Amino acid sequence: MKESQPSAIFLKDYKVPPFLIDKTELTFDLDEATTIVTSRLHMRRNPAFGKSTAPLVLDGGEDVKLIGVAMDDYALPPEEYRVSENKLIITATADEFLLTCETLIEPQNNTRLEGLYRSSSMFCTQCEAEGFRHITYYLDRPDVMSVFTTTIIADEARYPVMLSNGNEVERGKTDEGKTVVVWHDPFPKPAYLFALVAGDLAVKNDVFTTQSKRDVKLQIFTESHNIDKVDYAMEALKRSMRWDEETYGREYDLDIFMIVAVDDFNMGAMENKGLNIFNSSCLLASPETTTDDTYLRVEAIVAHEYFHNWSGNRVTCRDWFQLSLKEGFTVFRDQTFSADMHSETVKRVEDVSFLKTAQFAEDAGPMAHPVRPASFIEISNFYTLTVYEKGSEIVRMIHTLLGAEKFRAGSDLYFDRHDGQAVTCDDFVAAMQDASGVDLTQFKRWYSQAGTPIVKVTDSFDAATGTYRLTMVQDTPATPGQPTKLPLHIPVRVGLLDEQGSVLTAEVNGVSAEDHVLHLTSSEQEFEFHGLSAKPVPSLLRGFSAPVKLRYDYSSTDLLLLLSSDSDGFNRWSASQQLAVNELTALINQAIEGQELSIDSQLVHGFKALLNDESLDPAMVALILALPSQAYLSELATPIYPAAIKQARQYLKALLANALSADFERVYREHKMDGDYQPTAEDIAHRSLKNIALSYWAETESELAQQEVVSQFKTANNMTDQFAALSIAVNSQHEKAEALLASFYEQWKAEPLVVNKWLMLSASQEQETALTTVKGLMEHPAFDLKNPNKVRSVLGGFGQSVSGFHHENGSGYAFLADQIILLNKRNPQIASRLCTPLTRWKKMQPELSVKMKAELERILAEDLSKDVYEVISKSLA
Ligand code: 0A1
Ligand code: ZN
Repeated sequence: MKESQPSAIFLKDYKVPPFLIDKTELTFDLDEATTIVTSRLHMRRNPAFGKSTAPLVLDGGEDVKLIGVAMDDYALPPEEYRVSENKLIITATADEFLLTCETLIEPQNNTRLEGLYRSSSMFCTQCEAEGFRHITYYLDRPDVMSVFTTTIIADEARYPVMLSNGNEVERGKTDEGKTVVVWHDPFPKPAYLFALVAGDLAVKNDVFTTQSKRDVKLQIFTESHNIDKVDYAMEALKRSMRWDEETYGREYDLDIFMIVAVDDFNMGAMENKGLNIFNSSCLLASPETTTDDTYLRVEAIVAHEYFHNWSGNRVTCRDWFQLSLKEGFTVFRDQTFSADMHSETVKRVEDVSFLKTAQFAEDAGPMAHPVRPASFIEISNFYTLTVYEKGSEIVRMIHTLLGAEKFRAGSDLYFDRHDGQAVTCDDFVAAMQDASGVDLTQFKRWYSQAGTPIVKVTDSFDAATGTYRLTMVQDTPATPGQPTKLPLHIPVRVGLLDEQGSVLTAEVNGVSAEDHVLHLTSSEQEFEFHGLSAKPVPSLLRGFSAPVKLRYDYSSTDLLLLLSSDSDGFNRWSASQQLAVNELTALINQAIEGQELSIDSQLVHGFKALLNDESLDPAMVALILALPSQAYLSELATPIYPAAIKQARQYLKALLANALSADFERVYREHKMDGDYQPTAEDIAHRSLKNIALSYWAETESELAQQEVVSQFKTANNMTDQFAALSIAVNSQHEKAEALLASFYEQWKAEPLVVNKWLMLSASQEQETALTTVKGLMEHPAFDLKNPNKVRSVLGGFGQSVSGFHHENGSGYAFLADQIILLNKRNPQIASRLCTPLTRWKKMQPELSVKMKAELERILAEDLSKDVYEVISKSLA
């Protein structure tokens, strides 16, 4: 452990910057080993800061070597500046001046993948959140917005493509014959949106004509062997541009929009102004190599990054505590876009399922934080599901409270009022409130209060008056640093069904409707529905109208009724999940007690009806048939018994498979498709139902089913079907599983993104020797510790193997801890993210909990990066 540990910074300490940078001129003399960066910063004291003689303090990184610094072309002697704790401090400055700084960086030794680094044969950058300081000294904070001009000097033979933000304004040669390219971005931006790319890249060109009839040049760059896989992303980009015009009235502002795919990237993608940089796994797509899920992900991420041009770039964040201002809003925008492109209900189910599994777990763990955190040690640790996904739920609730029209008026006002500014979540809510007249004062608590609220609902019916009463009690559990909570403004959308499943019209506060949004604002509140002749079955929290845990004592009969009849498609899924959770919980308890598992499953009846109802969307049927995941059941459990959960899921799946074997076989055959692969909602729906039907059928003893798995693997004309067959073989412990895995690798070893899927599936296998397998994979020629995708595949896959990761001797935890220690300094962001499964130690069954804790303590004893230190120390607190 270090002598002194990193300290936290607090939102309450925010001050406007003492200096501003009106113009930033950068010159990069590019070289793999040593790149020289010259910056010319046109600076002045910030009038908003008030009269001050405060020194100029610029942010840098330990990997930036200062060569020289000059003020208004006067080279400063060493006594007039100092470098301390990665800051460049200049004591005496005029009110306005030109600061010139020369620094040396080493792109090829940059393994953190922040700042300027090498990926394959190219140079690229990643500057969010605080990566720019690894390039040169700067006021690296989002409220310092500057107009950038970037000069790139490089050997054209090796780097024919040289890109930065904005427009290319000049191209020439140096005396030594190197090529010089100058880019100018007219829109002021914070340094986190700066980007530079250089490489020998292929390009796909296109044009988008905006609603005001301007032609925008679109370019996607990749290494030449991948250029045949960008057509889908290009079409998705054009759909996003059109959608943002139609839905939000937002038009693109520059004359060129570029996307570049890079192999080594810590995150999914980055919205740099006019020059988005993508992890190639989130951009490239072809039927043979890409599954349906990934197609949808590519479309969503292309849209997300594009939408940031307004929600993030034109209007940016004042400070990093406001991260959800851009991320929550942009996730909401990309979710709505995907819903509009495909099926709204399917998209909602997928998003909510993810939120309830992963964000709820985060909100219940040691890293729980508000959507607008009050403090942090390392901002990279706060690119979380809470900031992104719960942040999006907050924007969605505002949409519910205002209605579509007023929400649009609010967003128009927000963009108009704050164009070119760096603002706060409060500014966003103020615009929504001002444009709509809806009071959001209490609602704002969602931004500052962590934890998932629990809403308990009870009901009663008064036959004499035909009044149905719902009583709701809300309570948010304590989270680190927040022992007590205030009541939130929770919109609860409710409908009512009669015993036959018909929708009922009822009157609430004088309004007669089939569907009501109730405003739960107190700790306890009662709502009355009038005009009913019998006690209805309530359909609560329709569309998941708020990110809460709903508790209502539904009987199995109620749940079967909702599953078969609710007019809200989302709640049909929700009912099936609740039914499955109830049955699985009973089975898990039997497993923990060491009893033989047995259950009279009601799901059999629900599933039977679904499998025989041809009027349903096959995608919804597939989602309903998917049993709650190991991860979701772990989130619900205290304590977590991983092996018992696994055993219960396997048991129920086999029970359903055997009871409905003929139905699964028939549905499998009915939804098989001939013809070319298309990533359309309709085709994806058929494939998803066919493949889940096969996964059940393969759980039976049927010889035919086993043959069908192998046959689908061999004959599939697309990756979705081939990989589904492979996964089924592996997960059902098919006798040919090993052989199919080997043949898959042989077939695809030249396609790194497919190999990553193979790595993940191989690492996730349930077998006593899982640890040996994963160690072998890390020695495999396909593995590369420098590549975050490969690390995520292998270690993420291993985390899913109950018999491997949660082995009772603790060897799985020790192995993960070893990898965290290995990556701690090389790539702190990746190392920190790998810690997540260990941070859940307090919720684990006692024998495993102590072993996890011991590994966390072992990690804490190391000399840690800020990133890892924050997560580990908070987990042990
Ligand atoms: N802003 C990007 C994702 C991103 C987040 C953090 C990063 O480094 C800490 C890098 C990229 C997005 O939302 O797509
Ligand atoms: Zn984003």
